[in-house]
Amino acid sequence: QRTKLTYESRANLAKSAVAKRLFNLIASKQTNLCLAADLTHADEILVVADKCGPYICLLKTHVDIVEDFSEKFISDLQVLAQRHNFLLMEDRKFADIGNTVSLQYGKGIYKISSWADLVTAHTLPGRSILQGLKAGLGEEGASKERGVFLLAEMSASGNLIDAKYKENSNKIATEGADVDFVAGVVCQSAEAFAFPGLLQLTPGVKIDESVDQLGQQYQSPEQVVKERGADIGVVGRGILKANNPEQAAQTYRDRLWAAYQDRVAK
Ligand code: 5FU
Repeated sequence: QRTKLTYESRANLAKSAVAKRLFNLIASKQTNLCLAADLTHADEILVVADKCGPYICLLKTHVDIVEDFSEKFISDLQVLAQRHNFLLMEDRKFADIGNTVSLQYGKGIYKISSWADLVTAHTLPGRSILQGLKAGLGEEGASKERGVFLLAEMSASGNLIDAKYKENSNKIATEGADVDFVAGVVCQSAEAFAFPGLLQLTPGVKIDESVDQLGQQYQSPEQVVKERGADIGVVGRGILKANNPEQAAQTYRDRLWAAYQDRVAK
């Protein structure tokens, strides 16, 4: 059972180079917290990344909500990622045909493949999503460690994902020639996949609330790690809207990490 194994031991099983790197980063930095930096101005994101940087393994962006996006924003973010030792994930949720995905990943204003260590993608189009992403790496991206997290479940209430879709998503993540590009799965339960070399990223984590006004469903840090099998917990507004985001990041980090230690000890 993958949830009983340590991050260190799972690093050795990973087929994706960036997954291996992330497993080892989590283990050495002792944090399984991902910050969802859902803010609309570059300087706000940079401030929160600098403050929370010491407590996170991963910073997740939605780069298309940044009103003053620039190449400098990306290079500043990369400096912070280096300084505080975290990876960057663009939560783009690619979902189109391979050719379009390759363009969306590598081209346009954002040139995501040039800077994002990790991206997210829906499995809806099938395996060609992986081929499309690989094609979008370009020369610059291909020279770096890159990977994707495939969505097998969503935290939104009333989402259309059923058991069959989940099972087939697992197959795309674990079978075939392109699995070396798959670093993990975005999902809500340990049953979504079994292979211990993949990371489970679980959004919808909050200490006080159980829902928001727009269909989001939350669970506690302990629930997502111990009951749902999360290897990384994603926290957005739980940190961003706190009176003291830095302190909140520390609290989420402490509780997610303690839950992991409990999980592997038993
Ligand atoms: F794939 C998913 C999902 O199923 N639920 C999510 O909430 C992704 N997310 C992302 O996690 C979402 O796009 C936000 O960036 C983040 C959750 O933010 P919150 O403020 O903690 O609700």
